[in-house]
Amino acid sequence: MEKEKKILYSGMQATGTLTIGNYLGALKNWVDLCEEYECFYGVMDLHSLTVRQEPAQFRKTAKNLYALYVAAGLDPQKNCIYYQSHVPAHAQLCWILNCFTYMGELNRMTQFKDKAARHEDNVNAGLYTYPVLMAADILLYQADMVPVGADQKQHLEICRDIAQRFNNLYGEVFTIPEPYLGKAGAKIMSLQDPQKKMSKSDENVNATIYLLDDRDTIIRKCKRAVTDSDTVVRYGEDKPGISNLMDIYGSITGKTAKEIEAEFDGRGYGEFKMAVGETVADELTPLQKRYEDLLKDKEYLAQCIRENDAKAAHAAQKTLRKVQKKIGLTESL
Ligand code: ATP
Ligand code: LTN
Repeated sequence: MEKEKKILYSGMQATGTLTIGNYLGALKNWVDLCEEYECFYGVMDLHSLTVRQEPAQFRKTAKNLYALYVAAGLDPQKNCIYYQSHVPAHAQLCWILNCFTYMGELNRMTQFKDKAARHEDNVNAGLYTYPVLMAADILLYQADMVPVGADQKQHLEICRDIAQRFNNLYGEVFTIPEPYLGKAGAKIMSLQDPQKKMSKSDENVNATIYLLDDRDTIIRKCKRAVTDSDTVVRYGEDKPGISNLMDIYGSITGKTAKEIEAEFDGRGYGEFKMAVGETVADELTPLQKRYEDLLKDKEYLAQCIRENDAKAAHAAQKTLRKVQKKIGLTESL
């Protein structure tokens, strides 16, 4: 009998417009994985609620995220792409796992500390238990593998700890997931402050290249990227701005740092920045075209969402029921 495929789970929050950080660190790497894994990707709309959302805009953002997944090359026939909020088991398992998570563990989460500092007026309990919902997402599908950017590694570790704790008490209920970090592009930095992660919620629009930016905007942002006062294109800790641009260029072209250094030997920053801008624009143009086409075909997307929501709900329910039984919750009669 043919061995069943291993399971892979990931997703992104439905907030703002995706950046090339999200694309190079996550989305782009996901596309080919469906040959090897059975893949589930969520539009993480429950996680988005940890920050206040304007309802009409939020609805659009979530739908646009779904369309961007597909436009980036995730085939909804080969990958289960669905909305987190359409599968109630996420919230149900999250509550149970909350009761198996210690406040001391959550206190250590650096993303909570960062986000709490950025949204001082709304440090809500959801922001605090965000990693528990993320653990529920992953564990519901019995995922073996979770591809994420480097910033999510800590959340994956707490997920593994919670799963292990539960299994120690109740037997082998959950698969313990492994992180899957892409190499190049694992952490794309801000174009304006290369010490900081490029983030879709950055207030400075020049810091971030959005997937839907037009060609001129992309090239202008690359030209304005903050670099040092040297002129040599070289990878190194002392050159975070140039190294970041090399990461971006390398993860699209597949070239190594050494190859890029050789290519731009004696050519200066101006030419290099222009090449990065053009390469990014060339990569994004076909994606943007597919995105526009998808948004016009409403019925196609609606059908993909319906079918995949049902598929996800079926898989999730199986694990939820197992958990409920193990801990002694009774079934409704
Ligand atoms: P926000 O700024 O709203 O917190 P974000 O841009 O960090 O959002 P997320 O939705 O938190 O985006 O992340 C989606 C995925 O993209 C995750 O797998 C994350 O690791 C990855 N990712 C986000 N930013 C980057 C980046 N700068 N470089 C590489 N990967 C990234
Ligand atoms: N927290 C993640 C989004 C996310 C996720 C998940 C990623 C929510 N649930 C489950 C992988 C698996 C982020 O990228 N900010």
